[in-house]
Amino acid sequence: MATALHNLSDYEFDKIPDASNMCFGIVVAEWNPEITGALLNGCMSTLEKHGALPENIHVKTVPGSFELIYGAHQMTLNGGYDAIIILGSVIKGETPHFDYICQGVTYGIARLNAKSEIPVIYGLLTTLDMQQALDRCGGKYGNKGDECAIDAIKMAKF
Ligand code: DLZ
Repeated sequence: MATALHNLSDYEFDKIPDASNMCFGIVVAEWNPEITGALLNGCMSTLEKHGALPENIHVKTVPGSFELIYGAHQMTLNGGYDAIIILGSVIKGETPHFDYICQGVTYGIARLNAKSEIPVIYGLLTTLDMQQALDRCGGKYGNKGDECAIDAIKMAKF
């Protein structure tokens, strides 16, 4: 969890494996595009900082976070990826929809990780309001997209 004590973009650069021979799939949700666009920018630039070639980073969009499960599943079936990253932002509204989507995506991605040979990194921001999301996509708590990129490289190496 991002807190005042933990910034999502902090890591030790030299401890991250070289990603120049790795191939990544990213599935990004279109809901809350100012948030997911910032997550995607952070994620891609961090992958590239560690050597990943732009042509080896394949990005697909899906309408909303719930579809991230399908998108990631299709990427695992296509194969050829060292790691897959999902990026989405669910912001709590007035109905329980938030809880169902968050639980559904979390369960779906957990299941994929248990079944697939390709690691799927969980980049879903689940926040109570827009400000909390802004704080975590390049704001005061860093960028969850950076964190996902680093986790994807580590898991690809695993
Ligand atoms: C319907 C919906 C709502 C209310 N809120 C969000 C959200 O905050 N973030 C998000 O990524 N998607 C949201 N969606 C869309 C669902 O994820 C999904 O796309 C639709 O229910 C269709 O399956």
